[in-house]
Amino acid sequence: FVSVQLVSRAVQQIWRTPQSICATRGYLHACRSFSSNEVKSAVTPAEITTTPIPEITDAFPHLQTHESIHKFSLEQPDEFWGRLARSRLEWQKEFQVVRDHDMEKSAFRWFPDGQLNVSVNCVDRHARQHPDRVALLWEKDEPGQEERVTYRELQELVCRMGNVLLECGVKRGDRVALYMPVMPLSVAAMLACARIGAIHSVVFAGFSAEALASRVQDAGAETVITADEAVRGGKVIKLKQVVDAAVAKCPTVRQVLVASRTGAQVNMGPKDISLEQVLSSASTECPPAVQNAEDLLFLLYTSGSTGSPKGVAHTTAGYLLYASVTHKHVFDYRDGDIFGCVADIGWITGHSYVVYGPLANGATTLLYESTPTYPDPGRYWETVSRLGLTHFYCAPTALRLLLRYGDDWVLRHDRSSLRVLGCVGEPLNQEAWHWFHGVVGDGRCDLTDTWWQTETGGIMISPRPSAPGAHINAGMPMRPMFGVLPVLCDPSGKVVEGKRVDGALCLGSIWPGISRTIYGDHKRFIDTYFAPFPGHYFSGDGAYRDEEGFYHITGRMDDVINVTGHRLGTAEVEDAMTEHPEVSETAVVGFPHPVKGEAVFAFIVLKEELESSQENIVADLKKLVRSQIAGYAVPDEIMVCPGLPKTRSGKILRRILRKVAAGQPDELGDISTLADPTIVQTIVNIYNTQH
Ligand code: 6R9
Repeated sequence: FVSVQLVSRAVQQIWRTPQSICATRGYLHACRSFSSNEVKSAVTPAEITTTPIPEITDAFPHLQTHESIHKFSLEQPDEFWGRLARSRLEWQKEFQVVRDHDMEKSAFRWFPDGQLNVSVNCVDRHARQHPDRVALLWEKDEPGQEERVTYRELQELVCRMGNVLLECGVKRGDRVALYMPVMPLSVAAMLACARIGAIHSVVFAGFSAEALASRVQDAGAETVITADEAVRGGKVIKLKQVVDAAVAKCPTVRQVLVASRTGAQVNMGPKDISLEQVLSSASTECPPAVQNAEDLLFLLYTSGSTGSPKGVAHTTAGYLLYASVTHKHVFDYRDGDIFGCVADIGWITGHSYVVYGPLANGATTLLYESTPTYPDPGRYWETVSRLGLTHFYCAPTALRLLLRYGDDWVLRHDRSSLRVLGCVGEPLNQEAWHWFHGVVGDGRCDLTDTWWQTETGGIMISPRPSAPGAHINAGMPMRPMFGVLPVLCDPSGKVVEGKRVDGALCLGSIWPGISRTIYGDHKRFIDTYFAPFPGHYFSGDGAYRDEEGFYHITGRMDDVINVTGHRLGTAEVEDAMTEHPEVSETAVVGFPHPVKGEAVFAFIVLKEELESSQENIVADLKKLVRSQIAGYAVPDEIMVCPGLPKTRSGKILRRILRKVAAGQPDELGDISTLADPTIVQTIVNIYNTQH
């Protein structure tokens, strides 16, 4: 369905060999492990339990191990997912059809004739069963001020919020943008959208007004929900001011609902509505909208290698089922557990493992408003101890930061409640893995390194669930989840079979949680994920399959970098910087950073006649990136150079710039295709004088 030419061009564009990725990410275990025969550390926890899957094992008693259930899920997907969908979800109308996929059009439908409401599945049915169980455990920025919201209270809040949205004229299928702190009202707002059939688009509250405006416009949102201010790590972020600046650029926005987080006085204009005021008079009953399984649940904008951030679209039943199944079986979630995922709700991890997965399973889920180091580097573990968390799911960058402060910050807090640790967002290097497992988990907790993406909706590869007695290898996600078939492809598009092989990490099966489209641009969806390796979903990552058949992630193969676990397109940073009137050209690459994972390195070429000094321009550029995108996108290094290494056809050779930024000028490789090979030496000389 795509021409051979298009495929080979796409493959060329995305292909960087795992070796070259490894060179730029040399400190990662995954890379080291397949360049040497180093013995990996295999840990066998005291007891590895396989959470029973009664839906499957009752009917098929011979299926007991993860491997056998996994095989069954791929061979009989209708049977497998049909059973789980019936037992795990409450349907308004039962489905007859499990899957309806058109690979030619990259159109995937799960349970297409079924109907269910996500808010009923996440709230009402648990409020019926155990109304007083805590649903949301809100760990506020200041330690010791936690608040609890029970399932009964959450149901009331969701209904009030749903009625407020209805009164504001929000209809089924309308997009509602959320720019909010991590607080119960934000979760209620997400679920209220689901209740009335509206589509939420949560924008991380650290994004700039520009970034918010472009997301609101792309989604055509008419309603924005925000708060007066957010507080994080003792610092106040003036959310409402950012929203005001964004809304000024968004003619579609009719109304802004403003929640109170700090109670600060904020400017209220004609479009602004005080949320607390309207909530207090709203009814606590709001009949759930009848939702088709394939109606959109939410959009979440994420960075790609080219163009502006894309609105990754997820639908109702398949997404919820996948979030629920993975939350249960990857984390071995059991009734009564207190599940702690410290991600912000503005990221997919917050959607799937703070909100939808845990609530679908009737869990008590943590809402963590603070940072890893506020008020001190023991905050995470003090929270674990005070709240009795059984699970702790976080990002490798936070662990790398915390381990530098020493073990004492961990050891002084009681962590005996913990049973399962997890990590997501970037490769978990050996040092951080051992620290997390040995120091935080006392060597007795399971540690699950989970690989997945905004587009996959839920966890795809992770060590658990494992066969009884199976081991966990340090620093790799290892085993595909149910329904997931990892496939490695070589640059020509051929599938690479066997063990001890690497390639582009693709998925050869379609699972219920897969994103259905990029909002408003299905062609981009096909071109990005399905055109590069026809018949497969391409993740953008590279992977290695080791001698045991387990998967290691080697890193991105495209122009996406991963800064503190946040995906960032180099093109986005370049676009922001080229807005500066004195900049003529820019090229942005990632380079290894001991804490952030990767940091941003910008090479810039200035115009001939300058009015400002170089220092001022560099300072302006940092401000520009902060205001156009977000703080985390600001380059650690900005290097002014007289030109960029380009091919004769004018393509910037980023491969060379990556080596320079990584401090490896001796490994530049072939530079003969450059229009002007001397520019490379000039750039290396400038780098050397500055380092
Ligand atoms: C959930 C999430 C996705 C990208 C992904 C990959 C990187 C995520 C990882 C990992 C190595 C892991 N990534 N988990 N790399 N090991 N366990 O992070 O989604 O923000 O869309 O990022 O993050 O590069 O492609 P998202």
